[in-house]
Amino acid sequence: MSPLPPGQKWLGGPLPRFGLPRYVSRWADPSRVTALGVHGELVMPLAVRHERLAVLPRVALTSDFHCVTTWSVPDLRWEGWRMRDFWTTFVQEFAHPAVSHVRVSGADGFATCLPLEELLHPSALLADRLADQPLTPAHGAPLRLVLPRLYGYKNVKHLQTLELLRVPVQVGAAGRLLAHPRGRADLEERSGAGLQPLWRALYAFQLPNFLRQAQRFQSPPGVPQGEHHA
Ligand SMILES: Nc1nc2c(c(=O)[nH]1)N[C@H]1C(S)=C(S)[C@@H](COP(=O)(O)O)O[C@H]1N2
Ligand SMILES: [Mo]
Repeated sequence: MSPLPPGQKWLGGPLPRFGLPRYVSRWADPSRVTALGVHGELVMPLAVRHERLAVLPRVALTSDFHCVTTWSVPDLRWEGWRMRDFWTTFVQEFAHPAVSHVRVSGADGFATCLPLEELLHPSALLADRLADQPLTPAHGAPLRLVLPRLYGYKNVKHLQTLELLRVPVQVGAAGRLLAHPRGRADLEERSGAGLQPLWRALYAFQLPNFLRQAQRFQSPPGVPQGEHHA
């Protein structure tokens, strides 16, 4: 457990399934995600089938998780592959040298943009296991991004595509308000609009509502609550 970043509080219990209200109710079908697509600024688009990840060294990393809405959960043990190894093995030779940012999308339509440098940080994982169990649909099966330095909203679940970019893009109409271009928790980069203490207070005020809303969506439809956890 590392020191809490500014404005965060430890949440008791296991990692809840979480997301802003318009996303947490959406379920992606993990069986339909069998490859990681890479497009944008590279010689040709790629689709790396998940079986091919087996050539990369497997790693396990324990880290704390920080949601921008002010909750944190300590000591999550993720397993998978380093994003950096994925990049050097499958992408680097095809990528334009000026690539500086990546738009990352999940199979539920969630997307975010972040600097390539963060994706290549040694702590950045492509995770397929959490807490010694295969990743559940609730937490982003079959593969999710784990970027422990960055707020939860950069940790895209049901990872589907990486779009390589030379300039950052804003994702969604409320992009700059809801997302910081980088999103480091230690530096409290909550919102792209600045005024971080205000966002901290707004999120902390709304947190009980967000958690109550998310509580209704802990398991996929048809699966009794409690059968899907990690
Ligand atoms: N595809 C996808 N990824 C996502 C989200 C989402 O709604 N969809 N929510 C983000 C937010 S805001 C958080 S805090 C974490 C929550 O991860 P968890 O549900 O495993 O706790 O996932 C992030 N990644
Ligand atoms: Mo979050």
